[in-house]
Amino acid sequence: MKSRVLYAVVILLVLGLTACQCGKPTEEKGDASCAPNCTYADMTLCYPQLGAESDWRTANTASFKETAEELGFKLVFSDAQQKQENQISAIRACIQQKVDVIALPPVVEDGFEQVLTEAKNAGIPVIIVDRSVSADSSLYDSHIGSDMVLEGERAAEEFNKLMPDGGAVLELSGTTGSGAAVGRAKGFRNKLNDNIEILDSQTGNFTRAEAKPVMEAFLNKYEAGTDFQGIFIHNDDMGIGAIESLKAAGVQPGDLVIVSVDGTRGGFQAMVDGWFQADVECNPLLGPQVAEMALKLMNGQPVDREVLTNETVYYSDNAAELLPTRKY
Ligand code: GYE
Repeated sequence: MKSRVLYAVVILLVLGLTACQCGKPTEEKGDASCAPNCTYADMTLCYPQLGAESDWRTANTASFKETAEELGFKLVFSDAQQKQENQISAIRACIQQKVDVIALPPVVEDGFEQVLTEAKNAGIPVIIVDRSVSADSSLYDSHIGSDMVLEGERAAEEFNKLMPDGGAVLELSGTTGSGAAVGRAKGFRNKLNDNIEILDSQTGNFTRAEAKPVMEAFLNKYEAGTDFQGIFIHNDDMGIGAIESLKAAGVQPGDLVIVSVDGTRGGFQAMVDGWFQADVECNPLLGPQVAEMALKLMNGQPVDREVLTNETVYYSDNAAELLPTRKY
């Protein structure tokens, strides 16, 4: 009996020494001879969300919360209300809490160097999610999101098709200085035919509420159909806000060529109603991909530096059929 107990104790000791645990090799609980073996149950992921400005954002937040529930990791979530200073404070709080990984959807491109350096110095891996940052890529591990320039190019190609004889368009752009707005504006200009002029461009900060008065001001300044024939809108929520102003000014669906970005249910409804001719897809459901990469980073495994989402363009002709299948 005694020898059996002794045998069991010896086995447990041997197992304890060779089995890899979750933790960095340099940490006490780890073992320099084996790679960390963390699971989702060990992981705390920080997601300092930039705001709740659009249906895209709501779907993005839901994707992270649902993924955390499903996979069983801890999500430290916050909402910066589209203010960079709030986002930076939220990142600092996560560094202090010693989270395992930070996934950051940056509200704007510039100004994250300092806090990313702090995360790096604390040894916390960072995944830039959705929009891009201008900080040196040595300050983060990867970027997962859409190719915003390509989205702008796709929108331009729709105008080229729908306005073959040229004309003028307005641009309702997203948050100034955000990777999404900068990329879409750039791509749009890359591919727009020379015979189409961008008459004016103003920001609606990606929200319905802010886009509505911007559209109203456009309509006071320019005559729809005469001064301009189309509007490129950087997201569906701003499109929905703009439609309210267009309706109020007596513009009818189909009077103008309107192309938007995101492909939310609201955007599909605007296609069904005849307001948008096309909607360039931007997929917000990034939770599963980010979680998988976060766990790899936690385990010290290599990851791709850039992971771009595969996207398409949706059209009004089958929008009614597709609308019920939309997940956001
Ligand atoms: O298009 C817009 C949201 O960064 C891709 O942000 C995202 C954009 C999206 O507010 O609806």
